[in-house]
Amino acid sequence: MVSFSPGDVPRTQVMGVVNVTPDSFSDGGLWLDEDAAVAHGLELLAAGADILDVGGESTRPGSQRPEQDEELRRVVPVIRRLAEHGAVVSVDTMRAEVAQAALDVGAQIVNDVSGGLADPDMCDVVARSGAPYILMHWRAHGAVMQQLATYDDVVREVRAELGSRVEAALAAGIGRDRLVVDPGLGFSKTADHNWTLLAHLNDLDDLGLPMVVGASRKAFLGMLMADAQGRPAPPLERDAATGAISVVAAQAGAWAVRVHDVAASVAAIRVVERMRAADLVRREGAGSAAREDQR
Ligand code: PMM
Repeated sequence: MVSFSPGDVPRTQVMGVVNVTPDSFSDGGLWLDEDAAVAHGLELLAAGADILDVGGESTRPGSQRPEQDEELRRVVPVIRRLAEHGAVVSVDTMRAEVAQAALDVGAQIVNDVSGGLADPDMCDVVARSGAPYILMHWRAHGAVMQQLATYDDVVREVRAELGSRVEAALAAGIGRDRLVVDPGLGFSKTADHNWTLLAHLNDLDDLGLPMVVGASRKAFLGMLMADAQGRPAPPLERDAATGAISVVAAQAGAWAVRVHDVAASVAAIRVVERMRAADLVRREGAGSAAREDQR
């Protein structure tokens, strides 16, 4: 039964990534074993994750897709066990049948990096389930996606393409209050495109929908943190930069950040929340002082 509602969250959510894959760029192979994946999910929960995002297909540039049966074999038992522990689980899949199987064993959210483009049945499955649907900006599968990283104006085009996926989801019967969008950092995007999108998160706001930001450990952060010889920082050394982006995302009002290192983003979001509270107190103080003056 799906009970999770995107509109109910009090602050930016932290989605902890559980990749049950042999080949994800960031942590491929680490959690391929079922017990290791479940234990990792529980660690992320203990570190403060609000949602666990469980995926069985690597989407790295150049990657080959696993067969559907293999994807099911990877994610279904892990999702079942994490849901039994009480976790809010999102399934990271582009396949309708995988989404359905995940929902059947307790997943509450569908996270589709293709925004419904990869599988024509996806929107129907999501509509029937009533589950929240994270719909990401995407142009093609990993094997060819970076060939399509061409834009005249990346912000305008991502917003327009996301907008048409939103329309398709609505037309399939998914409630607007179930939809969450994601600019898809790194998917058919160069490092410059990613930075431009991050600098303009507010411009994507006019879709009027909650937004996920997924920057964690991506290649553009490796380039940002390159050493003196220009060698990119390896994925496990990109977490501090990821945490900094969680500050940016939370300040822009993101609904969630999707991260591998949960603790840093929990701290980042607490900082932003605490500053917001302080700002509010000062504004209210200024308001009541002004009222006093008028007496
Ligand atoms: N990135 C990856 C996988 N799934 N889902 C959403 N909604 N947004 C993302 O940016 C995103 C995603 C790729 O990263 P990984 O291989 O480290 O999981």
